[in-house]
Amino acid sequence: VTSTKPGTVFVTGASSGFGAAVARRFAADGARVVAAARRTDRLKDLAGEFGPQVLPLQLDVRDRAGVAAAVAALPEEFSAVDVLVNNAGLALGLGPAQDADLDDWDQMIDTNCKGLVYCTRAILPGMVARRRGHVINLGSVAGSYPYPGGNVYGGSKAFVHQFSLNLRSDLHGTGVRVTCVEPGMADTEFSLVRFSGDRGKADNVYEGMQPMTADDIAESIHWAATMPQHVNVNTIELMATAQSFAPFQVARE
Ligand code: NDP
Ligand code: 8X3
Repeated sequence: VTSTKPGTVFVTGASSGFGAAVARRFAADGARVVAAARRTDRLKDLAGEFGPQVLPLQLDVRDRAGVAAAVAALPEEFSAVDVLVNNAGLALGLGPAQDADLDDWDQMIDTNCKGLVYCTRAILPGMVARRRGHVINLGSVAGSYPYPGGNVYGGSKAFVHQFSLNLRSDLHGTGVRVTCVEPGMADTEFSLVRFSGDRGKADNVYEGMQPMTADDIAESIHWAATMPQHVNVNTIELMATAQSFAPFQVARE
């Protein structure tokens, strides 16, 4: 039986929220963790909690050549990645499509879709060669359920969902696993980023309800990654208990 306890985990967006919680969860479990993001000061603080077991890596996932170079230059002891957590991502804005800023749309597509595929493409060949690996992508309920202002953000997460399933087809018979984790409302810096640093608007999102925490999501990712090798968790959709569905809206004359 092949052990599923990951030796090396590569997590993008490790400077905040889910990514930082994932890095801590796996590091606490003894894994070596490559913690990647743009804000290195935060990554260094995270690494400082664990020592040389956590490698801070400055990386903008939108930089195609930079991603390939960073993966190729990983120190030997971090180079055989068992679990890639493609977590770096963001929503920008919550306005209607007809008023949206195209730069915001570009950034979401460049990060959530293109950055995710750059990281996957860079790390996947090693996993296939070793016949061992697990790609865990951060989708969202926004990729399955429409909501006003979700436009490109939800579209980018629908991409992540389908790309994850299609990866499974391509990886058939290789032993490499793929999971798409699709959370609803969780209290991280997500809303602060979405509302361009407006703390009041961000706090309003979670006002009077109990959102999920980054640790809740990290736990589900850790669970999927440590299931026995013969089990592939395709999709995990999870919501705050306080979040559910509403009826369709109808425009009446
Ligand atoms: P946070 O804003 O707390 O964290 C986002 C992370 O992504 C940060 O570490 C940020 O690091 C990183 N990031 C953003 N852009 C880039 C980039 N170009 N290159 C590298 N890293 C980048 O949000 P969450 O933890 O909530 O979000 C993590 C993922 O989970 C996202 O994909 C998000 O869409 C998804 N998600 C979030 C939900 C929520 O309600 N919170 C629900 C469902 C999905 P830095 O700025 O330092 O680069
Ligand atoms: C973020 C979750 O419900 O705010 O992906 O769209 S939600």
